[in-house]
Amino acid sequence: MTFRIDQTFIEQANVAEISALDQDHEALARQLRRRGIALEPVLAALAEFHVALPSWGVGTGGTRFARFPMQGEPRGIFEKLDDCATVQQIARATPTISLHFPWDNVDDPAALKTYAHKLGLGFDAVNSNTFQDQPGAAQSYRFGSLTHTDAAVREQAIAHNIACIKLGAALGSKALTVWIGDGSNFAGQANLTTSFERYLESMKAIYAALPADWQVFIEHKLYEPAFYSTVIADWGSSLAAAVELGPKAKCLVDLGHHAPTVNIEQIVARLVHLRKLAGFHFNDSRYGDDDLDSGSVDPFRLFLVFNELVDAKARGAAEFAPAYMIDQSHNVTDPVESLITSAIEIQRAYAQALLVDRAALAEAQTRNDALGAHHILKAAFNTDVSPLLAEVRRQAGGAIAPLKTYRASCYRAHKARERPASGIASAGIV
Ligand code: PSV
Ligand code: MN
Repeated sequence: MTFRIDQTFIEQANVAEISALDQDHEALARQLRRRGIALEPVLAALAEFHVALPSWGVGTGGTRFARFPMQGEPRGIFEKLDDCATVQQIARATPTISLHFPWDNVDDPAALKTYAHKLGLGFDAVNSNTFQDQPGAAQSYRFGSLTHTDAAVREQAIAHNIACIKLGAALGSKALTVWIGDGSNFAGQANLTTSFERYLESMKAIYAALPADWQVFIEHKLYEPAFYSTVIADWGSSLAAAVELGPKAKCLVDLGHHAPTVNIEQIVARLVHLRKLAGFHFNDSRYGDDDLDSGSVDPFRLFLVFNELVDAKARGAAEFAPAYMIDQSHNVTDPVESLITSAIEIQRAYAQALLVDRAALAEAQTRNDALGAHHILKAAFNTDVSPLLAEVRRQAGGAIAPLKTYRASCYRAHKARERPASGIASAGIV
């Protein structure tokens, strides 16, 4: 028998929290009324906000040095779905899951789809993987995939992406995310121009295989695994490719894929303006692509990204429908706890951005009141929106006190019994 948290367990746990929540919520509502902010639209927008879970995020992550698996890890895609359903049950902000092929071995998409629907889950964008060799593959990606100098390798990588589209279509996904590790480790190793041209040629073949209602998300990353040059290193390369490919191609922003001081929110603003923002992979970072939990290092930056998104929506920006996904590596935590916390932190940044007094901000900007404008942003960022988030969760059937409730359920201990460890501690990357 698969252990699931009983819904009545969450409701009972909420009983102990409700009176404090009511008081805090009322106090915040009073404060917001005083500031001229209507609560209902904010609550409605938060209730609609969803962020997809990465299937690979429910397993313990690792680095190229080691991986320290925890007890009760999911052993296959069905168990990954179980864990994602638990995250959703507690936090109520993550009703979809993003698969990664062939990390997710899906033999029977129809059976998986039925299982997901039973759990109340749907499928978000699917991710291809041409940054690792697979057992039995005819060609190696050691020197690249979609941009490889050898046409046979490029063809294998194209065929894999097309297979991902087919699998995704059977599951109900509507987008393919393509991230490649292609690049070079030595100056002179690769021709910087022709490798990009080969990328475009390969991507055109993938683009041609997209169903009518599908999109392809191009994900850039400045370095790793290639350390001298990366073919799609930045949003400029990503944009150039998306423009050349056509309207179904857009640029995906992974927050960890930029140099440490890059102004990501400005990149977001540019992509919105150009109608090419695909969406996000959320995580936090301190040094590089650290894949730390969203909002754990720099919640202000996350808020500034959402500030651009709320601004874009308020302005009625054209073709603006970003896809939100978490892409993190949980190396030292219970991944379910990290995903619950991260989903809420992402929602928090959105809630804070919804509280920005946009008319006052525009006026301060027009008057060139630098500090006044900054204070307006900070007033929103400094608002403790926790009661709003808890109220939205409660109304959707989630936990008022998410971490406490999840821990009290002993979910992980149950899974540790149900899913005996394989004893294989492999090196891991995410
Ligand atoms: C690459 O670092 C990346 O951000 C891409 O999205 C990959 O698909 C994912 O991480 C794998 O963990
Ligand atoms: Mn990513």
